[in-house]
Amino acid sequence: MSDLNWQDLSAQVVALLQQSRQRVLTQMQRALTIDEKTSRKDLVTNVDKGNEQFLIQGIRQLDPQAQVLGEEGFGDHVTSTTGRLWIVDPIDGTMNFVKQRDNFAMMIGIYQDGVGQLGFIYDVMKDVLYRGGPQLGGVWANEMQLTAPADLALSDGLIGMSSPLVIHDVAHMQAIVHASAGMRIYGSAGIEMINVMVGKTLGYISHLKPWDFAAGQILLNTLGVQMSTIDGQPLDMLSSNLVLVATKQAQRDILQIEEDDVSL
Ligand code: 2AM
Ligand code: CA
Ligand code: CA
Ligand code: CA
Repeated sequence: MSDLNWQDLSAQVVALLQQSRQRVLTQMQRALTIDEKTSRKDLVTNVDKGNEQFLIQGIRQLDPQAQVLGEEGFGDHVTSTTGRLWIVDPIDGTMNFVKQRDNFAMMIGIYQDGVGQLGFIYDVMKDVLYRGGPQLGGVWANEMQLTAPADLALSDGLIGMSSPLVIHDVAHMQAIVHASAGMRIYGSAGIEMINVMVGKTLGYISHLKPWDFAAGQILLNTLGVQMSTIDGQPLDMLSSNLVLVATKQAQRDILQIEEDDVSL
C-alpha cells in the first residue's frame, strides 16, 4: 500500500487509543474478572481481553490487509514479518492494573517488512500518549516533542529491571546494578520504556515478548536509544528475547560486563 498516509494513520491510531482509554476507565469502576495464565504472577483480566478485541477491531478498519499480533490471541497466527504487521499489548503491566489501578500502558507498534514505522505507548492513568517513529520524524508526548535523552554512561544513571532477573542474577544483573547509580523496578515494560525516553532512567533489562517491546523499540530508536538482546544482537520480532535497552554508552558498558563474565 504505497499510498498510505502515515500522518493520517497516526492521528487515527491516537483517536482509537483515546477511545480505548475511556472504555478501560469505565470498566475499572466495575469488578474485574482475573485469571492466572502461567502462574499466580502472570495474570489476565476481562479488560485485557476486551481491550485487545476493541483495538484489533479498530486496526482491521484502518488497515484491512495487515497482519495483527496481539498478546491475548485475538489477532492472527503470525509466522512472518513480511508486509505490514501491527503488534498490540492491550494492557501492559496487568499486575499493576490489578493491584494499583495505576502504572500500566497500552502499546501498539507498526512494522513494514520487519522495519519499525510508528510506535505508541499510552500511560493510561497519567493520560500521556507517546507516539512517534521514522514516519513522523520524532517522538511526541501528547503535543510536546521529546529531545533525545543524554548519552549517559552506566555509572551515571539509574537502570530499570524486572524482578526475576535480579532475584536469580540472570546474565550478571547484580554486577550491572552494582556498576550503575541504582536500580528501579516499575512492573510495566511500557512505563519502563517511557522512563528511558524521558531520561529518568538510562536503560531497562527484561525478558520480553514481541508485544512488550515492539512499540518501545520504534520510539526509543527514533530517540537514539539502543534496543538489542543482552548480547547486543538484533531482536527476534516473533519470539521472547532478553532485551537490553540502553543509551549508547551504557550499552557498551553492559556488553563489556557480559563479555568479562564478572561476578561480584
Ligand atoms: P504484561 O503485564 O503485559 O504481561 C512485568 O514485569 C512486565 O513484564 C510487564 O510489562 C509484563 O507485561 C511483562 N511480562 C512479560 N512476560 C511476563 C510474564 N510471563 N509474567 C508477567 N509479566 C510478564
Ligand atoms: Ca500478560
Ligand atoms: Ca506486556
Ligand atoms: Ca499485556
